[in-house]
Amino acid sequence: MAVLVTGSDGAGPDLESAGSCSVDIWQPSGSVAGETSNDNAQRGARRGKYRGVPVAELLEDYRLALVSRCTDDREIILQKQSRGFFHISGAGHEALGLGLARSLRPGYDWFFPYYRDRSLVLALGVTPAEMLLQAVGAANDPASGGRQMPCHFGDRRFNIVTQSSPTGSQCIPAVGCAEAGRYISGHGEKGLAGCTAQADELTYVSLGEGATSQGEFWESLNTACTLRLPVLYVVADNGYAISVPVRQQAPAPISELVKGFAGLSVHRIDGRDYFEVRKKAPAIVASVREGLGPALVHATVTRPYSHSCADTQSKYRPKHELDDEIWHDPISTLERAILEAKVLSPEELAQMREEARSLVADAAKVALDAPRPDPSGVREHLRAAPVAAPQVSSPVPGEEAEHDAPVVALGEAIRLALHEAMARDTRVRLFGQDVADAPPELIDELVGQGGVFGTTLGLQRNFGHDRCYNTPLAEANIVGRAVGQGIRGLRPMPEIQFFDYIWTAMQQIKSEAATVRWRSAGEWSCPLVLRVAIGGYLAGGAIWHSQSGVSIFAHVPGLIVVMPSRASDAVGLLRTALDGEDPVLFLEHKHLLRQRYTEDRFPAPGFRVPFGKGRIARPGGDLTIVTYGATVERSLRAASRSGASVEVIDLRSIMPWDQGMVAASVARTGHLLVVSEDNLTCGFGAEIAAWAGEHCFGDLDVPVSRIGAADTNVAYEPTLERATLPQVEDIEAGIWRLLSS
Ligand SMILES: Cc1ncc(C[n+]2csc(CCOP(=O)(O)OP(=O)(O)O)c2C)c(N)n1
Ligand SMILES: [Mg+2]
Repeated sequence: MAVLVTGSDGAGPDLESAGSCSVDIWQPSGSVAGETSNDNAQRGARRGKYRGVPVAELLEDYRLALVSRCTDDREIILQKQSRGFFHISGAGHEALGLGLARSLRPGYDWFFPYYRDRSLVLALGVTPAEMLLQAVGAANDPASGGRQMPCHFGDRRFNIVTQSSPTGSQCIPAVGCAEAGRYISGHGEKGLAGCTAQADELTYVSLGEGATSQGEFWESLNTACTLRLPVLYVVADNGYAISVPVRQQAPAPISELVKGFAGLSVHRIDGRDYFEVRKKAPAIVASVREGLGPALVHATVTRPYSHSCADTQSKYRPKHELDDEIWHDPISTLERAILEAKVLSPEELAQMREEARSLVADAAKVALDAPRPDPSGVREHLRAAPVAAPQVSSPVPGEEAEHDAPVVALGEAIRLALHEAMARDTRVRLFGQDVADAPPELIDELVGQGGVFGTTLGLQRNFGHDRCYNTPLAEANIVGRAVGQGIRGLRPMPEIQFFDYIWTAMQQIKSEAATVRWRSAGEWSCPLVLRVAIGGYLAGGAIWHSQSGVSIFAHVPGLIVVMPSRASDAVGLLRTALDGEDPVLFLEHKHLLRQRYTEDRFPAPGFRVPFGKGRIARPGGDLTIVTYGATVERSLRAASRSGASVEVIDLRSIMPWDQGMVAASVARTGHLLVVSEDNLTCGFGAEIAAWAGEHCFGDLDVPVSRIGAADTNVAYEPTLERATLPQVEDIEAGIWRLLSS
């Protein structure tokens, strides 16, 4: 029978077996093993097909399966030698990946692989050397520049999208990618700047049976089916999510659980059997390509090695189960078939294994000789390098406006800026809950919704349903689809209706959007502008319509965070965000949307507000207030009432923020009061105060002081809300406390 040489705990080969590929030759009883390569039957078999598969392809895929397994084995050895730092294998999944790859098109279709997709990725064109460069963390690891764990694939040449680690989070960006492909190819010959797509492309996304428990998987299926998108889901079911068996994971196999999804074609296959995958994959892939809707392949695979190098599966899997997997190992199964078909002799099989081993050994030498990353570059690729010197806005809001431009408050300024953005760039698409006007067939009869705050009113009417559309009530779905579209070069503008409900999208914001550029060492980018209504001072908003929490997002490397407090700044920041190549969190304070004091003349087209540039909202010489959002106007009122010479800085941009402006002001005033609507403890004001304490100490006459919300939740009853959020009198008292100390 077939014998896998693994460590005694099933964790992979021992160091002693470093010289051989871990798949041992299968020695069947009977005569086949004894036959020679000159055997006539064998020569005949090599020319034709075996079980419907051209023998040349069979042999090439067998070779790749061996290369895949040998690469796993080599990574395990490197890790045990402390020359690699992690290992997770594709062992047991080889036949599935190779069989599917025969129906897929690298550089044409789009790929969101799982970490067990080594064989698929090899078949798409990535080399073992490139994989091992990642395993050792080399500077020239093409997938991540030494930033990501092994088997976190990414290769622009083949449309293999940079991979993150959260299980399941790839599913929604994959749907966004498919959505983008349809939109881009719909623009035909004219095309869209920087975007390419094929009319019959598909998006491949794979995951384990464990990862199907994630909500993001289900949210993605919802949209893939509703829009009948060309998405091929592959669930590689090896029976375990680390140590959790599938029976503890879900009430039924995934192919049964998804049966209620209208429009999803579901297929159960034995992914251990290369020939079965080859037989079934072409029709499944063709149906997705033809636009018949998404398909889900539920494939049985094995996991001969432990989950990863940090796991010992013999601790939680019975021996008989592991033995059974050895028998069903996809490579052993393939070898039995090859011998049965007399395509190769046992000696030739052995020779192929040796060739695979030696090829991977050479690749390992390349990887080990490669230079390591320069530690000084660890902050590179968090954001795009600025393409041009940022244009500095006028210090007087609205000064650059044309004279006949309307005078508008913050909300209307945003609405007009959105119309302008969509008119200027067809890559801009806006979507979220309630953002559209009305169902397309009724739009001529109705006024239209245009968002619960009216900020997107008229966008669907003016630019069409494929530019401004409603999404399911699912925040991760909204942001994740934007991630997939941004990756394809579009300029998505997802909207989160209330900041209070942003949390289910946090994974897509923090782990996906914000890391795409960094984790791919600048190979991929994710431009998107995430508009979010935020903040309190509403009277009646209560806890879930009044939240702040800017500091949580300012803490996310790679994310730009802005919050304008007046109309011209909103327009200037929105334009800058759309000019850029990075994810931007654009916070629209609900209380400010219709306030007269936010009004400006709508700025002329060239007006931009650069990121990281504050605005002196009120000059003064005795004390500096640094603030943003709804507390700007409250600080201005407090400053007037105090009678003191108070300078008020409106940061506008929270990450990055204008440290230079704050330092220069403090150098003049010697007093700093930081005011913000965030809770006091760990609010963004704490960051400003800490920075000023460190960098402006010599200029400060007294310690920095902070005013923030009362470290509780905003309650419904108005006097309770007042007691929670900073009020004008609190700020005025804060001014005098500082000036008199
Ligand atoms: C969101 C998230 N939670 C936990 C983990 C840690 N983790 C990594 S792989 C894994 C198990 C995944 O199981 P499955 O999807 O069945 O894939 P398999 O490893 O079996 O191929 C877990 C829990 C993670 N990466 N992401
Ligand atoms: Mg699994």
